[in-house]
Amino acid sequence: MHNRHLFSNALGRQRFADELVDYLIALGVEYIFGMPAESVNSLVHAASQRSEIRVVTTRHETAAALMAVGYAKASGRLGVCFGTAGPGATNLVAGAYEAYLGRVPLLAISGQVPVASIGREAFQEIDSEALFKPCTSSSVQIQATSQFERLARSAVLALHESTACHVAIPGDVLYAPIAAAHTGWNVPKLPEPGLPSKEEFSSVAEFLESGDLAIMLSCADGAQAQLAEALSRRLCCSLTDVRVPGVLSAGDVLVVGRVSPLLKQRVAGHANLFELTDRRFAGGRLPYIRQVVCDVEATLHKILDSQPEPEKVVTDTVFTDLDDVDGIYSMAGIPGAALPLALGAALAGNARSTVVTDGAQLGQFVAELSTLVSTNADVQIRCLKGTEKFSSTKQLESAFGLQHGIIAVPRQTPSTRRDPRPGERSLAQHLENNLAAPVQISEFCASRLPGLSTAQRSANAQAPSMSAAALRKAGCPSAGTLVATGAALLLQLNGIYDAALDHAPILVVTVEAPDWQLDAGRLLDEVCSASYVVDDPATAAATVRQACAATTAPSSGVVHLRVRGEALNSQWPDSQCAATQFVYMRTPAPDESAITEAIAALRDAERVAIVAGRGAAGCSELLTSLSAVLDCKVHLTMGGDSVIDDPGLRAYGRVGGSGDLRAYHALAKADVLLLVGVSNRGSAFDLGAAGRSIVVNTDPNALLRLRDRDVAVLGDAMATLEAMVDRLRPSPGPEKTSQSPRRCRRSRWAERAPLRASRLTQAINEELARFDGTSTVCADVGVNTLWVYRYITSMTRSIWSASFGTMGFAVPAAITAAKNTDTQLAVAVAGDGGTSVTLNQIQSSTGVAKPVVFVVVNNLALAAIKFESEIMGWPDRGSAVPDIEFAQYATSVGIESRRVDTLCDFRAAFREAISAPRPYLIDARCVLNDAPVQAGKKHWRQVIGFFVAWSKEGRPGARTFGEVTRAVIRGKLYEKGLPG
Ligand SMILES: Cc1ncc(C[n+]2csc(CCOP(=O)(O)OP(=O)(O)O)c2C)c(N)n1
Ligand SMILES: [Mg+2]
Repeated sequence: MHNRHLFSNALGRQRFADELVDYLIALGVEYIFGMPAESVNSLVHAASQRSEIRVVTTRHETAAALMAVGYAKASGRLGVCFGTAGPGATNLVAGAYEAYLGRVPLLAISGQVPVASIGREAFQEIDSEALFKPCTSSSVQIQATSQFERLARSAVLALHESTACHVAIPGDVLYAPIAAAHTGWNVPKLPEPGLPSKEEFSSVAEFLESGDLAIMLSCADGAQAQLAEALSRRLCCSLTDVRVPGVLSAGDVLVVGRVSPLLKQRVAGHANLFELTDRRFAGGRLPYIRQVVCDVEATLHKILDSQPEPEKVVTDTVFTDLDDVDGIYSMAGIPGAALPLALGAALAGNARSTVVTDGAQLGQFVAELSTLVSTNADVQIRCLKGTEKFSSTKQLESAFGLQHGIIAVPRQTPSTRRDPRPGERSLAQHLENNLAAPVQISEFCASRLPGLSTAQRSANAQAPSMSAAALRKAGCPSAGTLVATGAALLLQLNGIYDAALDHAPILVVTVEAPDWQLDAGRLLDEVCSASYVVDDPATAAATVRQACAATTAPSSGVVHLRVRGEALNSQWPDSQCAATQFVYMRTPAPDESAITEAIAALRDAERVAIVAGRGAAGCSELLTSLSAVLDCKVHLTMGGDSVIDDPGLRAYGRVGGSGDLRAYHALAKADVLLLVGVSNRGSAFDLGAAGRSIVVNTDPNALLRLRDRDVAVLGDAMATLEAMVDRLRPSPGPEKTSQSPRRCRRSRWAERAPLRASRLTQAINEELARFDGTSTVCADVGVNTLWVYRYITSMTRSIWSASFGTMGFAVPAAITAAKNTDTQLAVAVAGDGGTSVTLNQIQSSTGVAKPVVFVVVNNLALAAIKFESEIMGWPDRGSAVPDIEFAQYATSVGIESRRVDTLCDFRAAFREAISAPRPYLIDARCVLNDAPVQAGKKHWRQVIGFFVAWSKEGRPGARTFGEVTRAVIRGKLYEKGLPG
């Protein structure tokens, strides 16, 4: 991010983020939960300046949102969570939906790309305003500091109606100084409902005389539920909860609690609803309801004619993931929600929270055990005996440094098994026949659809869509993911958006049972290019075939296949009709005059550089020939990394600020730059070219930013390259590309010194070059990714979350590549920051008979975020993360592992890991201040930012300065071929 307001920030002028924090404090907010990141760093910085509010840094934004829900439930205050633009926002949606259904006051704040980049396909840009709409009462985007009122309105709506609201705020608005005219907003006081008026009371009494009465609990708390139960006994009427599926048949329904959007479905067609509630709710849109806003508990007491409200006794609150255990559980049915909900509730300070869960669900947010340790919240965990995924609780406790143990408890009632419905088998079979790889499913959904035996399972509920996207990026012609609940779909958003933004379309199958709540069509509208519905067994087979065929289209969207639950009640007859053959219009043929102009420019050029992006897929040979003909190098973008087959040719360096210094210089010196299939999103990586550009792309938008002197070739990369190779002068002979990795000249000292991510990635590159077989490298997001991008080139294939940049991608990608592709070795490089998916998903690699290596670059921090904060001039506040013993955790789930602290040990561990066909985790302890400065470009504002931030930190800042300077010099030396 460019620090436009460096000086006003350095002088401490009030920013939009400060105003936001002031307003939250005025509303009584004590905690905000989230994951710091570039676009929301100013919010973290502003909050960390104030003693009235505390930032709780979590390992995953869904967990952050659930903690905010737990906190709001227990405290009655506004819950606030935040996440960055793109992947952070998509991760918040499930928690927002939980608050929306549970009528809990929640404000979800997501970052957004800078205002000037909105609508320009920026890195991580999505329309989060639209995405949150089906899951919240209000979702808005702010475009300027003058729009503070939008934010205030959302916060007030969330608190006063007790519902979920979302606000997207571009990072540059958040950190911009705010004019005095836009500060100081009033905070409307929350009304304190008392007893109903006489008239209201008599109308309730009259309603209760109905002969066809039922009582419905809707988001009622424990005391309200007990009183309602007593009332139902007294009136001899039935009592039910809004979460119980099915339509209620009674004619008159007394609703106790807060109207959940779920209620509409439960009482479809009923006209006689009477609601006793403490919060008005306009978002329910139930015109036939009579509503009395009152102190529900006191009112029920009065109805029951008993004593006035007894003193509140504070007891343990039980949060549970199990249907058969009494307690508070997720309204949206989010697997594993009990732990983050309980953690948030415990921070509200009322009482101890107890979690009752099983091994599979505890695993979903297991990384938050480290948040439990860092916040010291009073949470006790009870896990069903026999369901633990870890070999011993002791090992798990010591991996996270837990004080309270995890208690194993026996199951109270025997678990019920579901029998597969006949249609499930048909669906499984047709997906198997029509998709090129097994459809991906989470264990959680698989237990609901036992007939889906051909699906490939993931321990983590977020992983299946990431695995499907990774398969498409690995060259698989089609891949898909399947979900059985709305919550499971929300948890898959990151993989779905990743697939869409990286043009790797996948099939998303939603099996929608009759009580399915979420409007899946509306939710996926933004990312879908086609949608199919299966509602009739007779035509089901043909529809599935059609949808699977549609995913092979070179479109940018995912394909949505909606299977209505009824269609699974009987077997599907085999349909004879074949799927429509999709005849893809060959991408536009390049214009002859444009090609001629491009060739003339290339002929005249003294120095040409080629950059290939994802759109050059399939052109490896042509690019190799062209580079020989023009005697120039081919450089790659992150998305185009697998476009070139020859690792030697690939080693010329990746482009962009995150890329290699040599690539930067090659681009800067070139008088003609040929960009083939490079998307706009690549602009996030700041191509440093100064010369004339020739852009070959099928997407007209990629040509929008060209200048007069540039040449635009709208059309197919392959046809264009063929024409170019054909017509350009023949070369004296192709240049030999070096197969060997960079020179390895390490001093003994370097081998024994503390480990650095930069060195570790160089070592991986060297070992992969020696590896005798095909290899795949998958990377997560963080500083470690930049080193991977710069230094690891000798693998056969790489898989990244390039345009969406979601954390948690590497491990599912590596496991699925090992399981479903011909790669002989899969390596995942992940950070220690966003480890929610990483920790949970490694379990799914057990039994894979190939070397699968998980390298955790463990620097005890969100290092990328630390540097992003410092370049803005703000001392680092929220980036440190608690220590997790990853190796111990891996051992506890049955995966071989090692912790290493030096390069020499890392090398030995890596060699051991790739020598045998099994999964292996390396916890690589790396120094923190190993900063990859942008290749070539000098952003003086960023450098000043660093100095401002470090000077504010005093002595630690001086140490950081020394370490970063040394790292930069070392990096530059290495890039120039000298021993770094
Ligand atoms: C789901 C998601 N949340 C947040 C981010 C923003 N983000 C990018 S890098 C990063 C920190 C990475 O920390 P770590 O994994 O420890 O890697 P390091 O930078 O320390 O190498 C964050 C939070 C993201 N890309 N994806
Ligand atoms: Mg880290």
